[in-house]
Amino acid sequence: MNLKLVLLGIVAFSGIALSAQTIVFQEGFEIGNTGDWKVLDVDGDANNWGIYGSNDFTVSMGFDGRFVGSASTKDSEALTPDNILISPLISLAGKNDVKLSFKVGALSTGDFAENYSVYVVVDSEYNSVTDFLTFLNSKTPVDSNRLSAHGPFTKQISIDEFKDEEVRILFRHHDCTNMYVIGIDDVVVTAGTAKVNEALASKFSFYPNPVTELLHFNQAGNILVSKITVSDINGRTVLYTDLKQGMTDGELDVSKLQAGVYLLTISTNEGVYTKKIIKK
Ligand SMILES: [Ca+2]
Ligand SMILES: [Ca+2]
Repeated sequence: MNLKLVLLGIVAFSGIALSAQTIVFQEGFEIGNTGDWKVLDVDGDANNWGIYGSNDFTVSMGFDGRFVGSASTKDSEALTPDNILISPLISLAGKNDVKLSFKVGALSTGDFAENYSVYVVVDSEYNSVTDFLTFLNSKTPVDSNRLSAHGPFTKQISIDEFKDEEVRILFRHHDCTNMYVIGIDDVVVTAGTAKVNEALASKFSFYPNPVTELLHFNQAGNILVSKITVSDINGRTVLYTDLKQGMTDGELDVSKLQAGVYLLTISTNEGVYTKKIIKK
């Protein structure tokens, strides 16, 4: 009886401790295709990242359900991959203490020396790239590793240097040959819980809400809005606008968004706050 009470106490306590970080983005690759992730076949051999099921191989990868993988051997032929997996846009606007975690493993228990690098790239740079490989090679990966065993390994990396940015996370399988398959699963971005900026929230009005086309904003003071980010409930940035000069009032065209609940993050010269909106 006493033991049970103690255990319950520990669970309740760890629950409180965990809530200090909130999930910004998560992906378990369960939908059966790469969805809104993009893939890039840099080596040009027509082999790339793809979704594998837990029953596709006789060896278990040790992940939950499906995962995303890239091969360095196919049909007993050696491949020398340079394959890049690119996440959808993730908003780190107004976030702090940002961390990226993911699971990575090799399919083979013997030929496990798969090599990978992880990059975080800012959307504005990504969009203006002409030569992608030159761009990527000029970046320092946030993690780069040759697997030393089958795994899977859980990695957690601070990516706090990218806070306030709109970013994509890139996983690159490269610089290895004739192993088997590298797998990635459970990509999660978390951030520290930001304090609700009540003072700022009380000064702004966004209308109409629910909204169908134009979302207007204005405020009584002289606060300058520098950026507005709209994210869906899974943390995907669906719209953002960088107001270089800052604006005290204006409007946001949300007509192209699907109906649903979205989170608006408003960055101003007096801080950041978030607001829920409903698109009809
Ligand atoms: Ca999974
Ligand atoms: Ca390839």
